[in-house]
Amino acid sequence: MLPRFLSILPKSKQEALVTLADTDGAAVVAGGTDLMVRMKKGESHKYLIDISGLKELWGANILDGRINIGSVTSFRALSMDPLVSTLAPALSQAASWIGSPQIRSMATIGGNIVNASPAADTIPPLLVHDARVVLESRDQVRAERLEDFITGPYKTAISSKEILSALRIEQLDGYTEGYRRIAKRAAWAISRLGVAWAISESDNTFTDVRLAIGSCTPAPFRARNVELFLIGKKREAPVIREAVSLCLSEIRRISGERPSFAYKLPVVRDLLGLLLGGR
Ligand SMILES: Cc1cc2nc3c(=O)[nH]c(=O)nc-3n(C[C@@H](O)[C@@H](O)[C@H](O)COP(=O)(O)OP(=O)(O)OC[C@H]3O[C@@H](n4cnc5c(N)ncnc54)[C@H](O)[C@@H]3O)c2cc1C
Repeated sequence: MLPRFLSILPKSKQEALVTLADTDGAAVVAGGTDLMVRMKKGESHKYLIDISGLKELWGANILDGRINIGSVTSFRALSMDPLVSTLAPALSQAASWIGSPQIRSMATIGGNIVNASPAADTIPPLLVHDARVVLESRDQVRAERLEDFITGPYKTAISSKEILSALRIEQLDGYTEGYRRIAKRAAWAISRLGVAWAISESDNTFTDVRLAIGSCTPAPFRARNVELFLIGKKREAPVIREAVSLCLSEIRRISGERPSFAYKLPVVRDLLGLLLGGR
């Protein structure tokens, strides 16, 4: 059973920020798809400030040359947004595969990030796009790199008086990009592995590579050693084999040996081989 709580429905972002600052025992709720599960297991809050209806925090546009995505944009809206599917197809693909139609209608991108699951599907594509999170409290606005914001499994640098209001992601002109995930089933299943990539090349040579991997390490990560190794190299089988081997070593370095690696690492190896080989 859910513990008792009072629901607060602010009419604006400013009202939400002031209420959060002034109310002890209040937490923010958006879609509730993580929070309600936690509250059923015993987490309790006296007040829930429901920000899901705030239009100021909804939708995608271009702001100062970056793609600006409101934090309460649902996965359904994100996967159907023409701006996102054109300029950040990896993110659009990730959003379209999350959970089930019901979950995609409720769950938000901001909640996915603040929850910071190692298996969160939006995080690898956002890392590839060098995402910044915008955090607002009553008294200040600050921006932080997503890579620094997530500090561990289910841990972020958000304070209890802040709202994640938006994500600002880099536009990647001239890249091919995508997201693939492996899960036990196509729907209602948490990713066992998620890989986002963006590659630019010229004359069969990698000019830039961005690679982010989820569900293998305490937090999704950018495989920067692999990226650096590949830049300036030909897209050839021995180069790709070496890059894949570097990636597997990096996963082991971050996570140590895990029982699941008997299954996961061969999947990472084969998937990366295909992606980097351009198939
Ligand atoms: C059946 C099921 C299947 C799922 N499948 C997947 C899947 O395939 N892939 C995947 O990645 N995830 C999956 N999820 C989890 C996914 O639904 C959530 O991570 C979701 O994105 C969280 O968003 P929300 O709006 O529901 O967050 P909520 O549950 O409302 O909030 C989650 C946490 O974030 C905080 N919060 C939320 N929004 C903000 C904000 N803007 N500012 C500050 N704090 C905030 C809340 O206080 C809370 O601590 C699944 C969940 C379920 C129940």
